[in-house]
Amino acid sequence: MRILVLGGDGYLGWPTALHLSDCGHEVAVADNFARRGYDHEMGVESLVPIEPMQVRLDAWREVSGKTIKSYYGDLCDGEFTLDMIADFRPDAIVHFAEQRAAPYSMIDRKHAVYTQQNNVVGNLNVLFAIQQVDPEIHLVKLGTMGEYGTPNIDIEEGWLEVTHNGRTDRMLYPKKPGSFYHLSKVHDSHNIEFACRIWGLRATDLNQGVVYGQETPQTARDQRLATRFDYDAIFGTVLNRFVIQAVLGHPLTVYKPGGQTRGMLDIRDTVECIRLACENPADKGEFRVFNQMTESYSIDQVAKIVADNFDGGVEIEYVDNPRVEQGEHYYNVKHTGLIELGLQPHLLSNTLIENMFSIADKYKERVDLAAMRPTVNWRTAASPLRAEE
Ligand code: NAD
Ligand code: USQ
Repeated sequence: MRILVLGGDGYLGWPTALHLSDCGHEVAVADNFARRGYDHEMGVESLVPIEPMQVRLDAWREVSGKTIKSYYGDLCDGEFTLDMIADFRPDAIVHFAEQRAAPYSMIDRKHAVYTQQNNVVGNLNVLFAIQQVDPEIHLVKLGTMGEYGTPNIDIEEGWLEVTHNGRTDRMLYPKKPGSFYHLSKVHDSHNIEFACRIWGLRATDLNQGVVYGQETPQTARDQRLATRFDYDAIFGTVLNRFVIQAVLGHPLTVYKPGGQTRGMLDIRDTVECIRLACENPADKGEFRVFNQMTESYSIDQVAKIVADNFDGGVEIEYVDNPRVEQGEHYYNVKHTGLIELGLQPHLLSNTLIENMFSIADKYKERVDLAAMRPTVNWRTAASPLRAEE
């Protein structure tokens, strides 16, 4: 298949492009390098050094003999997006290219507006380009488990059968997101479902949980193929942060009360889920939703798993929660769609955690300690960055 990976320079987009290329697909990546720009804005860097795109592509050609084409541009530029899709003529488009940090979207008005504009407008441009170039193209879009929030009923895969006053219909599952970022994904889902219903597009919305890990079999083949590893309080995700905190001898920062529960998955499962979704497209006119997670854990449990597996003392610190989120709640998620397509999950095993400890240990000198503590508060939507506007 010809597969275009939007956001192909990111934490997940790059290893996904390599995995798809390794599996024999003709792959192109696209990115505007906004993520590298947020690093400059925040004054932090990926824990693991990453190479510029051209070096990455040359290294992949060297180790695999395969070529990945690259496009540089912003999805919010509708002409660029249309021309790129018309030029590459993909069978599937994997769309990772959004601002993805909840705390970044909650810094202040400017960051909230940027996040929603970037994500919603970019996604709309992709939908219009597919409709114009070839409505047969399958859109595989990264959504998030955080679209659902933590409702007091079972979470289905995207759709819910509702009976009301004696009548029944199949409706989009109600959403209760927890940040302006998570809200942008809800808006995307509605726009995609509309495009499927009105134009007959085919799309898969992958509501992904929190990803952990840094290595895939392909990125491990050469240091130049490494993907990023964010640990700071804005872009670092929880398990990745706890691993680096343990290695530094710092307490693991559980935001109170710690009972908040999230769906999670290994980065090696992310790339495989994307392959499965691409190779088994949604039907014409179908808005298909999969919940892309393999296990759920409370943050307390995540901290305990990291502490138990670390060879050395680890403290757990209960920090005042900078977010507004339910601390104790029901959480029961249906996630059978990808398993039915053949996913064989890597469950949170000691092996992976040990591998993450050794990666973190190798680069611990690069950590900016000041970036570890949370600074963005949901309640005030203001931060020290405001002064720099
Ligand atoms: P990332 O920030 O590392 O990668 C996103 C990439 O998209 C970056 O390289 C960025 O430069 C690019 N990009 C952003 N806006 C763009 C635009 N307008 N035009 C072109 N390129 C643009 O993020 P990630 O962790 O790889 O996440 C990828 C996707 O998966 C996101 O959509 C995110 O919401 C979703 N997701 C991530 C996680 C996770 O734990 N990392 C979990 C669930 C869902
Ligand atoms: N948390 C802590 N301590 C920390 C960091 C986080 O207790 O040091 C808690 C948070 O309060 C939250 C949970 O851990 O309850 C998850 O936080 P996170 O920063 O790991 O993840 P989140 O903000 O939800 O966002 C990440 C990705 C995002 C993706 C989402 C999937 O950045 O792109 O959409 O995971 S989900 O959580 O399913 O919505």
